[in-house]
Amino acid sequence: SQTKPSPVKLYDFHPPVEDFRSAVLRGLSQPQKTLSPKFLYDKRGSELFDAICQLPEYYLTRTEMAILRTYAEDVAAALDHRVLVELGSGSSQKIRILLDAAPQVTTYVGVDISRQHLQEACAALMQDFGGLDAIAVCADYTQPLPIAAIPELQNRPTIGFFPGSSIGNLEPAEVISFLKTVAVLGDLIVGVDLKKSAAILEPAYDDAQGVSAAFALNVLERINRELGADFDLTQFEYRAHYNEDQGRIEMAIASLCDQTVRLGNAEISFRQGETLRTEHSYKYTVDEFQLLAMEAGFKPVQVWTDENQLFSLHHLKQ
Ligand code: AVI
Repeated sequence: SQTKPSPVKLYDFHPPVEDFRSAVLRGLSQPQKTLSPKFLYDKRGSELFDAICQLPEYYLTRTEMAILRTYAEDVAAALDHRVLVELGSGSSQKIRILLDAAPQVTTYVGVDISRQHLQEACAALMQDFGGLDAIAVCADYTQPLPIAAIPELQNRPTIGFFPGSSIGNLEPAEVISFLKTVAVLGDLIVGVDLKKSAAILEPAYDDAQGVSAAFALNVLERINRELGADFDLTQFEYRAHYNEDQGRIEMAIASLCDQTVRLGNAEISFRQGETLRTEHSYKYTVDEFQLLAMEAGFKPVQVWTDENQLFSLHHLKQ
């Protein structure tokens, strides 16, 4: 039997593997070994992240979905008739709540680095929302969007949707330059996780079932597979800690012994206890985030939160 061609239009700007190799080598040569969080999202990583979103400890996804459901009419009004561009769309679950409330939106553009995951998600949206044109753009959303190469984004009013507190994975200075870059999309709806106690935050990032650990360690498997490295995953351990002064969860992979890893022609040494930083996840108060948005030239016009003040959804205007 023949597989049906996907009805989804794909614009593919996936960075070449060479970029991955050089970024990994650069990151592992620094005194504090670091990998960009965007490398966590290969196919397996995206699946594991979806599993994180379902965990009882990971309150972010269900809280943001509840906020979207509660204020769907208000958020839908903010969308107006614009082309809805979702940055880091993943499996595009949240957008369904908005599309239900905003039948006037007829074009959706999902931007994500994980190509297959993105195509599947867009195909499912087109199947479930008759009349919706869902377009897949495989790209690193932290880089300027190649709008000139995407006809659906030209000469049409757009609005950016950036849920999930993915903005928290950028350093605060990067948030400002990122917001300036995505200002080409017009207004933005941004999900931002709020500051709260370490007793809630740390289990959200280091769950009892070990899915968060598997998600982080998967990047080592990806490096082994795609770059010909020989990380022994049994010799590394995941750690997550809330740094209250900095207002961020710090996620890292620690080496359990002194060891040397081969990566192509390079050799990378780890001391016992040395860490490889995989992610920061910043938490903001509503005021802190609005100040950052204003520094980037946006006007915060509305913020929606849940009753426990766990999570916030901001409408930023140009
Ligand atoms: C994608 N991002 C918002 C997640 C977060 O909460 O910072 C990534 C994550 N990493 C481990 N758990 C979740």
